[in-house]
Amino acid sequence: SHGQQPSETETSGTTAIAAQDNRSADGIRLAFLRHMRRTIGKPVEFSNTLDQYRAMAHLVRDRVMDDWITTVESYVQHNVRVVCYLSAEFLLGPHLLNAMLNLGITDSAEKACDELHYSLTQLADEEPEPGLGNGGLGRLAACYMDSMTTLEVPAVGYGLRYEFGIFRQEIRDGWQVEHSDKWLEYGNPWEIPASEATQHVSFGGHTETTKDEKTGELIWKWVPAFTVKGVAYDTPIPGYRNKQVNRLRLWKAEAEDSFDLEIFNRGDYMGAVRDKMESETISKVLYPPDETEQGKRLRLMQQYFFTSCSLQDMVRLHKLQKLPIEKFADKWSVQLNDTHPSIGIAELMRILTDEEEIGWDEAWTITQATFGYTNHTLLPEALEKWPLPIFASLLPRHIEIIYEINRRFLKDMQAKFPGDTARWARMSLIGEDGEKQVRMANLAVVGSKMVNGVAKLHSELLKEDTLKDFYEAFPNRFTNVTNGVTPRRWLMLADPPLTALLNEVLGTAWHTDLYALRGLEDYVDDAGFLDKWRKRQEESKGRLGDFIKRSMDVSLNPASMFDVQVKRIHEYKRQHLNALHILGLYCRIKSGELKDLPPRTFLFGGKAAPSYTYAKLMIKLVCTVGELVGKDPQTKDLLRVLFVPDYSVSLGQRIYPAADLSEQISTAGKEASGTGCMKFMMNGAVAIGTLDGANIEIREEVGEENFFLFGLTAPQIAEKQKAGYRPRDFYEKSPLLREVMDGLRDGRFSNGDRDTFAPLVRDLLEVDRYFVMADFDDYARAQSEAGKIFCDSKKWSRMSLLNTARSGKFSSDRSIREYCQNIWKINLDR
Ligand code: F58
Repeated sequence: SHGQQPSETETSGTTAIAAQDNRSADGIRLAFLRHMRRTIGKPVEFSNTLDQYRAMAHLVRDRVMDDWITTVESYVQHNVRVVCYLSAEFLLGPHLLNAMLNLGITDSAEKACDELHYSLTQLADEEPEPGLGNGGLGRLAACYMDSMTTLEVPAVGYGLRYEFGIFRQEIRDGWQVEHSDKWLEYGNPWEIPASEATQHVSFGGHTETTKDEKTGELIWKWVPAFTVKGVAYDTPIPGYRNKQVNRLRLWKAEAEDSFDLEIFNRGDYMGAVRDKMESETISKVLYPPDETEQGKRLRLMQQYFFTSCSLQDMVRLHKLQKLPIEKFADKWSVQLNDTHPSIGIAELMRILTDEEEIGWDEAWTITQATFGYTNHTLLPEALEKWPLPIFASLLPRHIEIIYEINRRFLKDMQAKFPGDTARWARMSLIGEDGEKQVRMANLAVVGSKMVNGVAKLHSELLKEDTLKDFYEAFPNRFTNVTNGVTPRRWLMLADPPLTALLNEVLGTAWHTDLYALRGLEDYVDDAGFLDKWRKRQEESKGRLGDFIKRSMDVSLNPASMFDVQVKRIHEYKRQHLNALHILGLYCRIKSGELKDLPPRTFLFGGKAAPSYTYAKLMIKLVCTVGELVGKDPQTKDLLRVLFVPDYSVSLGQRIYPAADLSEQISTAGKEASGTGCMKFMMNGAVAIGTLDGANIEIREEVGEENFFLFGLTAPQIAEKQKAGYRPRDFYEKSPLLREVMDGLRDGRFSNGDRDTFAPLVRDLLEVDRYFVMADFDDYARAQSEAGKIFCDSKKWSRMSLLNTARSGKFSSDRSIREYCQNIWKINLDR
């Protein structure tokens, strides 16, 4: 393939030497000193760690940029088909060490740092994390960028350049407190403004029609109320050791005129900058997945803003390459990461019909051939819908286009399903129950060539349930692509000692072919190797212990089992089930029933949406349990419970390698896929989990004997729901559950406080939407089995090793190959 050959300039004489030197320790040290002088502007002896990080970041960026230029040149030269990954979130995590890893200059950089008497890790810790995402969906986009570049798929990530990312979380007295995330405060060396790409996005106003004098056809015109400028910031995404670099293009909203001199001269000082403020609000802050959905209008503006900028950018580049607009879909394959960018379907129709003057039918063929839609949720209440009045007032032209798409679509459905009016109403792009709404998932399915879920079960449930009507209308449109995560960040960066061990026995093929980890199975009965495996695991736990000692002043016991649940806090993910189980252990230790329990450290991490009161109460519950078992002399050496604040990508990199047990305990049928489970698995943690999302496929790969299964299945849950689920029955049947719930109600675990957890107790006993009560006993059983096996360290190491060995499927490289083959139609063996 074209990317791997070194370019002419690199192979010719002196440039080759310079390029080599670029990556040597000497080259890096010299470049560092140069950037300290010229970019940072300080004598090196006066520099602080932040300055040193910045100088290092700049010199690494320089090396990425050289590869970028050659990649861009080769893309243009070969007129390649380009994937555009549209996502409202990209949760990249820190760049510095990742870029070094992918370029292959980590050792040189370490050596250069040694010579300068700095520590590379300390300097890397200065990097503020670009937290431009909430959780799994945003992180998936980041893993896919890494894999697309590594597999040499020409790709552009398009999204929003939020000035403030996901909030920083502090835990005060057990409660979550949010702080704003000022990640751009000291500048961002990883982005480059691309002034040639600036776009203009319109909002509001009204539409007008005129008749074409010659043809008599109607011509539509949108007369907007105001426009906003979209300024592009590019972040280069380097592939793994292949000299390829793709582009992540994030849009910042600015006022068309940042300062109105005329208003200023009239004496209205504030008025002169008001426009600027209002426009810039659009890319100001990342939205949390809120229960209460305030600020709907601004969120819709964000979505349309970045989607329109991105499509306009594609059209601009298309024309720059002198390609005919009719061939748009041959050049661009646009993947919609959930419905957030699905307004793009109406926007491309608008561009093609109103601006490019292509007829409706042809425009629709092009549009449908361009888009693919990935769904990430089964919860029907989570499918995006916009109140019609908000939508129509912001996007008057788009609502007309959506009505026209809908008119034609419903005509087809009436022909296909004659007389089935209820079905037509369910499928309509406009919901008419109560206030009229625009249904973005329906638009996304109707306007895309392919629709996929993110794990086998999820994709099946989409067809059987959430999108059933659409599946029946377009069965061939539906497919599955099980999620994956990049082993470069989540194995190689997260756990260098494990990486070294794997390299020692397997070589390096697994870096880009994770199935090669199967080679580890040769060692599954090798006592010496298993011992090595266990020691390495203990060292990982020691490193996390050091970090927690430093940051929280708490000491952990590295011999205890590290039992970890890190992910967004949500009822369906059931952190409270985990907490209630720990209370069960507490009760059984207090009653003398449990004596020789292997010591356990329960680690929790994750953020709750600021307005999600219940989730915040779940955090408080975990912290309360932590205090209880940590203070009681009878339990404090056996049970430790820690809520680690401000969970993030970089914290994840510290935590996954240290986990023994991975908690994947969502209610069956609720977690679309989950990706944390894959990071744990690669790093050798064994899972305890339900038959949900990717758990099912993990268990399939690793074997049922290497997975702690519990809980109701998705069909059982559905059945219980239909028959009328009564959580109180489970409470009455289980003595342990009763003791735990009674204790919680009566303040036994909270110094007599009976109020704080009353809403939670009431909900679990009366409603319990997520079947915590029903799964409690079986969870406790599976937990105790895990505890027993952990005491047999050889057996446990065997299970752990097999988890790593059989994690090959969960590389995002495999996912991206499937997208290329089944959705994007990109040939990887060019
Ligand atoms: C997650 N969704 C799924 N949404 O919950 C998870 O099962 C899956 O593995 C992952 O996507 C990747 O496919 C998710 O993270 C969000 O964060 C939304 C962001 C926008 C607001 C609503 C939630």
